[in-house]
Amino acid sequence: MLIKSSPAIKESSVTDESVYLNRRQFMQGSLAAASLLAVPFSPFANAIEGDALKFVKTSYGKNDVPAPFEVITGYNNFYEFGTDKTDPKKYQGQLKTNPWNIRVTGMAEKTGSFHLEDILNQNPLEERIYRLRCVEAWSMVIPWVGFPLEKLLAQFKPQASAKYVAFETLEDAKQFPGQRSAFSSIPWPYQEGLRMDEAMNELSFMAVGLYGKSLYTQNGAPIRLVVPWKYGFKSIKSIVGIHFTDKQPATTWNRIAPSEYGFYANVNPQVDHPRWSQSSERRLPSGLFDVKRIKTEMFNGYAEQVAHLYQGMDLRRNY
Ligand SMILES: Nc1nc2c(c(=O)[nH]1)N[C@H]1C(S)=C(S)[C@@H](COP(=O)(O)O)O[C@H]1N2
Ligand SMILES: [Mo]
Repeated sequence: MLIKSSPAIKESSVTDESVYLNRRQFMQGSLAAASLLAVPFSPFANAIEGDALKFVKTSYGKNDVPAPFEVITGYNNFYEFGTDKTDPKKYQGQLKTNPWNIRVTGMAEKTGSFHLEDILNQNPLEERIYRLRCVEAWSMVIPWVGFPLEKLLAQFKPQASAKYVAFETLEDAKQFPGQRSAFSSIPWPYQEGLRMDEAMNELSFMAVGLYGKSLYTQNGAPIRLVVPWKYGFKSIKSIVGIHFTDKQPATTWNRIAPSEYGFYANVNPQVDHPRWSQSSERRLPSGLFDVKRIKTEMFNGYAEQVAHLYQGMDLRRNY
């Protein structure tokens, strides 16, 4: 995101509203039909991307209109695949997401390497429609399928001394063209982290799907974090490592440009990025001639759920 000062808008392929609405009706129809089938409870029997998932709906984001599937899966930030918004979709086939293991380390009672299925089969899936606000000042609404991060972390029994949890994306230059690139100045693997109380907040979510289907790789298959009140870069994709610690962990964008990207990265219209305003955002889909510019809300509109986490903190210093 710091590499390009003005992200090119190439949204000519965006589905128009009517096509999208038809698709949505179609999908709801097929999901309703699917739920009539007697599927034994195993939400993640096949971790093949695009598979239909079994999940319950929730009221999160019921008033938001999700972006079309083509936008959510075609306009991405996933620098492991390249820095263009279209690179992740173009090169996603190079990453093998099944089988998948997650290594858990640090201050927890249950550490070690776990098969993804063993983690997932313990967690019933739900749909949550969340707004995603990128630090680059665009946003979109995404209907995620997954489960609360709190549920995942509880499985590992973190110790009381653990004050932070850190996450890591896979590092493998053979599978990620962006990690082979000579132009890449990013210190791999991609790392992110949360304070433990942030991680335990009800909104913090682990997504394994969207639009009712398991995640496409460009969106972070097979499992990624979603923290909707923070800038999108906190929502780390394709996680292979979880680490419990008592020290604030290093995070990728903060290491690259500490004066531009903080550890907290809470969406905040009052604290501008050094090179652009954060007071408004371009809501996607939004074409060249019908740009939907909307006001950015404090904590991306989730203040009611999260403002208490930052009481007494100077959010201008802790950006
Ligand atoms: N591993 C990894 N995770 C990542 C990124 C990345 O480059 N690598 N980009 C982040 C950024 S900047 C954003 S805005 C979101 C985008 O998520 P989406 O492509 O699913 O919309 O993913 C985040 N997670
Ligand atoms: Mo982002």
